[in-house]
Amino acid sequence: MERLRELRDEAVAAFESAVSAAALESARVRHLGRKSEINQVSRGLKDLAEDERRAVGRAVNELKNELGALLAAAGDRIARAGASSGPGLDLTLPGRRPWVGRKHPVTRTFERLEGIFRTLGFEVALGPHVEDEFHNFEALNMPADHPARDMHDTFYIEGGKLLRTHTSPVQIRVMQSRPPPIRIIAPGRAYRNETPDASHASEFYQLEGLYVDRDVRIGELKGVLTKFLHELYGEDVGIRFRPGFFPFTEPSVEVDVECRICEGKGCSVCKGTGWVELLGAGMVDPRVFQAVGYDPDEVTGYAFGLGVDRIHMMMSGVDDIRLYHENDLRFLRQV
Ligand code: FA5
Repeated sequence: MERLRELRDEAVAAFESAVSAAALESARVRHLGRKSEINQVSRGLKDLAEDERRAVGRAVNELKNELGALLAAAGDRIARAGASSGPGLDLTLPGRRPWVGRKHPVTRTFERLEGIFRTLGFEVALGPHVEDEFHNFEALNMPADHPARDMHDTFYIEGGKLLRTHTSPVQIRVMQSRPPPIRIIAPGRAYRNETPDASHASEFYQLEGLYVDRDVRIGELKGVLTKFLHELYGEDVGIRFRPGFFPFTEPSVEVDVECRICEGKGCSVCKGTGWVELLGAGMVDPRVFQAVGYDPDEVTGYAFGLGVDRIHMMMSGVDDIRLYHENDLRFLRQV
């Protein structure tokens, strides 16, 4: 009888502390199952003397009834707890982290560049991606037979139209639409039928700049671009102005920054040179002013065009431009 009381207390404690259906079931098997000690007592009744058998038999039956009721109550309690926290919800599982959406790295770079140029007094202008030969080439001093057109591997489409190969046609559209002074940047996509590699994509992003007024000098161009690159990469970045050629600027320069991926040592992005070409620039050619109806004796100006994907690559150490255009979330979540 003493042992029965102990078994009762153990079983009651086990049923009351069970927090899941599985835990309750194993408590039931241990305390009331076929191999449980209580059941062994039932089976041993036949070996007892008659008066003992009656007393112990009654006690075991009462105990089994009491524990059966407690077991059912514990089952109800667990079922209610489960229902109030939703079907099949396991509150002990670790949480799943929600991914927070954010802007594409190229969009963020555009916003950063626009911010810098706005503080320097530039306003944003936009133009069409489907262009005509006049705006993309002719007005930029590239007539039909001009060899510079070969450098712009062009996607032609029906009706004599083409996908703009650079953002420079926006310069033309803005100058056609209003008189100087003009101080604009034109952000957007450009398209070239090029074989993609680590630093070339067939769709990429440029940001064009144009400043036209009386007496604009090349020193101002150099000052603005140096200020811009220092804002972006820090004052200690290596910057190189090289003589260049563009039909629509004279003189022309190409501007390189020290490769930030290999710190100038040489890698696949800078093709072992330690420098990456980021932009082209120069003083607007008088023929461009003539094409838009400005008087080249009255006004001068400078223009520049920079590769926005490459700017981000140099800021973040991404070593392949193609990654920006594949929309692979594993990449986009990292940059
Ligand atoms: C031009 O496109 C000129 N319109 C830039 C310009 C504007 C010069 C105004 C003078 C005055 P270029 O072809 O070099 O120039 O391209 C300019 C920049 O765009 C390059 O320095 C590079 O950063 C980027 N770029 C050019 N081609 C690609 C490409 N296939 N993939 C990625 N970036 C490119």
